[in-house]
Amino acid sequence: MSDVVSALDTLDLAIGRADGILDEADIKAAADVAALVRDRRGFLGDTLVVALAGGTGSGKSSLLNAIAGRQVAETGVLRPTTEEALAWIPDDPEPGLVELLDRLEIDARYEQHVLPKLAIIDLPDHDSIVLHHQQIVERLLPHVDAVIWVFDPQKYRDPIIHDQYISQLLEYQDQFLFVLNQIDLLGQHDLSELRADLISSLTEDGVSTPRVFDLAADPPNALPLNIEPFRAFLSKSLNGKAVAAGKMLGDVRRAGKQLREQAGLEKGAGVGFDERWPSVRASVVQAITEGLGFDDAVCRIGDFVTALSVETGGLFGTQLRDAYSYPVIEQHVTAALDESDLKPAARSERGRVGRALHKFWFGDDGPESPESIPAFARQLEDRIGNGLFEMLWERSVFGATLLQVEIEVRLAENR
Ligand SMILES: Nc1nc2c(ncn2[C@@H]2O[C@H](COP(=O)(O)OP(=O)(O)OP(=O)(O)O)[C@@H](O)[C@H]2O)c(=O)[nH]1
Ligand SMILES: [Mg+2]
Repeated sequence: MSDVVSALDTLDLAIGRADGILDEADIKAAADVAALVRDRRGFLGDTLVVALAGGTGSGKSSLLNAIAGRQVAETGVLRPTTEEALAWIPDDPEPGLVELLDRLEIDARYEQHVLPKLAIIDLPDHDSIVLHHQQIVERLLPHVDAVIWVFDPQKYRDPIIHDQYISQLLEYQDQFLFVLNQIDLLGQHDLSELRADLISSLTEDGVSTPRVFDLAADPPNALPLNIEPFRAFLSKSLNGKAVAAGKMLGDVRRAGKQLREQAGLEKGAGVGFDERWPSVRASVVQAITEGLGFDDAVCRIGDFVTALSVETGGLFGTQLRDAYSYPVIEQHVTAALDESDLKPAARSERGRVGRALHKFWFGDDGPESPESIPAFARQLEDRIGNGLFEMLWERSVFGATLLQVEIEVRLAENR
């Protein structure tokens, strides 16, 4: 199971690993995409997450029960009925949704298979535990797709809701839906008047185009009224949510793909270092012990680094080249010879002067001690092989993380 959130988390992880592999501008471009997706209002997944808010007894829990078609939340005449927030969620919730509920400390979760991909959070009333409720709503808002403010005919002008909530949270107004509940208590004339009055009070709060549904979630001894249009609206929003989630996934995938291309990882991260390095190292040992010369030994490593640098390309290739330039390799090979007490054999084609110089620099060609050759090979491994491996490994991990992004996106698409 996977979702947009895990694909995005993995993209962020890859971005964090891109240092030294990609240049700053490329990293920033991907980070910008990730930030845009993350900052997107609403729940980052393909579940439509809505919260019910409003005054006590307005009918929040009854509305949830009416949408669910069965009793999920306790309703009642004794106020407040809902003391702790509860969530009605799909029976195979996406991980991001579970994490959201964990973060919001909403422990009461009721699984449903009535409306897959819809999650409804029923909040306790606002007026009995004002501060608590306000905190919940404010923490919730950036992470849910919509808040449904439920009003009843008696308290629809409740100043707390209008002044302390709606008009304070206008930046989220696109996510607001309004329900006028208990319309069974009103005649047709009263309903039109009251509806118009509710809309004008919401406009006074600063909501530019309030979307109001009037319904009766739980009329006594009768079936709910106007629930179907509301359910239909939610279903349409579900489709919209699927489109939005698809777009987010597309953005994450494109950012990951771009990073792979920029890092030259499209054909895979492997350059076969493990297979190639041992023979390079062996040929260096051979060059030293069989009289091909110190420079020849250095060149063998240099050529290998050049090949790796060309194959990996980009900033990484340059960094590899810089970290193991010819002078650096020379220093390492010299130190490896010193440490292992191995003297390069005199070059077979050298003349008298050459041999004298060789003797001056490296001393007499005595018989090698049996340990010096393996010790030299180990030194090469420690001084050059391990460092090259580490750099290439980091690049491979970066590549693997980007492949993971692609896998997460595909899993999320096929959920
Ligand atoms: N007449 C009528 N009564 C309703 C309707 N909807 C809910 N009620 C009644 O109103 C009372 C309160 O409903 P709840 O759903 O518990 O209200 P709530 O908003 O969840 O209340 P809290 O949990 O206290 O915040 C219950 O007795 C419901 O049966 C409706 O459409 N018409
Ligand atoms: Mg309730």
